[in-house]
Amino acid sequence: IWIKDHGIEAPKNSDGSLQLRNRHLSTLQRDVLYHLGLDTENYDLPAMFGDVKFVCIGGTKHRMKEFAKYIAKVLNIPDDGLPNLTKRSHRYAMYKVGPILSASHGIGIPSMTVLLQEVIKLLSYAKAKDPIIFRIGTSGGLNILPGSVVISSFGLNGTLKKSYDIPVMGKIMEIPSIFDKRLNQELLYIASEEKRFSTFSGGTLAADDFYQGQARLDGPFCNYTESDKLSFLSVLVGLGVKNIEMEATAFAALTREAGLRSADVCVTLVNRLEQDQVTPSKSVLLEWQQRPMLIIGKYISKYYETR
Ligand code: R2B
Ligand code: URA
Repeated sequence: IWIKDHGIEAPKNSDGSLQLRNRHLSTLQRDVLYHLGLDTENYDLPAMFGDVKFVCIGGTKHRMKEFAKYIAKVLNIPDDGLPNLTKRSHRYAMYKVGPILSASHGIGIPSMTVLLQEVIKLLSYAKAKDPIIFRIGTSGGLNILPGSVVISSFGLNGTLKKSYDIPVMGKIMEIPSIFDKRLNQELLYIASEEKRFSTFSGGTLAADDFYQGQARLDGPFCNYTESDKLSFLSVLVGLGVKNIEMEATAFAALTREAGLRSADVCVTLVNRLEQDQVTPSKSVLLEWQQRPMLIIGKYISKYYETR
């Protein structure tokens, strides 16, 4: 096991732009950000993305386009038809509204980290100043009313450790998965002004699967009993875990390692102590998915009001 923890003094350039720690990159003629369909030779990344201050990522293309539209309205920025900036790659969708970048990352850690690492390189090449990144997502809640929002204070992996563990050249590399405390508290304060739903700060289990990996009984396979499931969920509750999704550990770990402040804000779609299936109607689900956007939108608009 190889424990990697540079997070504390993650380097930044004096202008606030991200410093990439990989020396090999400087030997590249040009860097191809393959899944974004961009590169450092044919695109003027500082001109295109140098003004980015906030990045927001989330699972679906639809939700991230909705977020781009929403933030354009909040900041009173005319949207330019919102072209998908990654359309040459077809993998993800990315939209830009003024200083806000909104991108989809698909389901699960491997899909999310490919997008996230290329976004980190993009921000560094563009010389974006002190950027902040949010993930707006969905999740299963533990003992809280569906529709409530959770702002993650830490990510827990499938073996209940606070780290993102990834095999690298035959060995597991472990990176701590703790979120920025101050950003978490600022968002929680803003969310507490919202009276239509509750927001909690707590741990998030990042599972590598939606079914058995989240102790569901309704997958095609199930090798445990309902009481095994309930005792596992109560262990999670005892550890301070409030919700279960599929990205928190890697998102916390890689953003912290990059020196990029981050927060994971997820609405809960189901109380997992009561059921496994996600049963609310489509319109309720869409309304709930706006809740993390409301909190992030308010944070971003406050940021610009106070400058
Ligand atoms: C929440 O929802 C998705 C699975 O339905 C996954 O990306 C996650 O973290
Ligand atoms: N996303 C998850 O990963 N789990 C849930 O229960 C709901 C959404």
